[in-house]
Amino acid sequence: MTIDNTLFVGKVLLRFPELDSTNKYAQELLSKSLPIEGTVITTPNQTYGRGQIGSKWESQAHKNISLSAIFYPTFLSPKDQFALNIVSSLAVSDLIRTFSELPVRIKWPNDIYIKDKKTSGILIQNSISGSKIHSSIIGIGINVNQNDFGQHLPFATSLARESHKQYDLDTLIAALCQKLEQYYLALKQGQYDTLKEQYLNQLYRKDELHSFIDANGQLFQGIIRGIGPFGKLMIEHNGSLNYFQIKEVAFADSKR
Ligand code: BT5
Repeated sequence: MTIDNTLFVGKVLLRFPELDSTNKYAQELLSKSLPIEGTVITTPNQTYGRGQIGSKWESQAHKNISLSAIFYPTFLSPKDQFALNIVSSLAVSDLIRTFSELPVRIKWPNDIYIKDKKTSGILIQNSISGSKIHSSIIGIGINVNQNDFGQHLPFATSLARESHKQYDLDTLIAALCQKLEQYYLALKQGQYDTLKEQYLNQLYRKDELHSFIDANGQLFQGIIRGIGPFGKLMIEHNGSLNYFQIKEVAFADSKR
């Protein structure tokens, strides 16, 4: 199978019956060759999926999407790399909206939520050389037809669980490639401001008062107002704006 309705994403589609991690495979490929831009690696059975900073991404075999796409965003300066988080989050949220009526939100930095649960996680691994991003691996996991998650994942959900429907994985993979391409090309063509606005319009719990915990375990009340430089999360607290990097802040009600 190759993806038909795209210019470059998924034209080379490497599918494996089983793989430890599609991101790891993409990294290995990049270390020994120059795969063409848009090369996609996917498997219906990812056995050792990776999350951010050492965490794991779990996926039941033949139920979900695990996919990594390789890009060369040399037009982006490393300080603007959060734009790739925006591109990939928009691609996944748009995909879910296209195939369902589910209420999708983007939880900063790039989790995709349905109501208060996570249905997709994204792991972006950029390789920076000098003042340029040499390559980017965009790894996307989407819980599609999996109905049961372990008790250790109380905040996980899937499209099937929320909509009581089953989805054809190949159809979704083809559409995901097309959405990724669409948003990536929009970024490349200079539409960052519009993309950021779309991202902010879908940001989970934006402009609502919530309790947070900071990296020191300190509890505080604040309101997410947007995204600052380097993609930091901007939270208003006692009338001033504070900026947080990934893992420096979590919602107090769920520690996520
Ligand atoms: C992520 O990390 O959410 C990024 C996940 C990226 C997975 C894709 S699959 C294709 C590609 N190849 C890879 O090897 N990875 C990428 P993070 O924000 O750190 O969230 C990880 C946390 O989410 C875990 O510690 C669990 O608490 C939770 N989690 C694990 N599996 C989950 C699932 N299937 N659904 C919802 N939450 C899950």
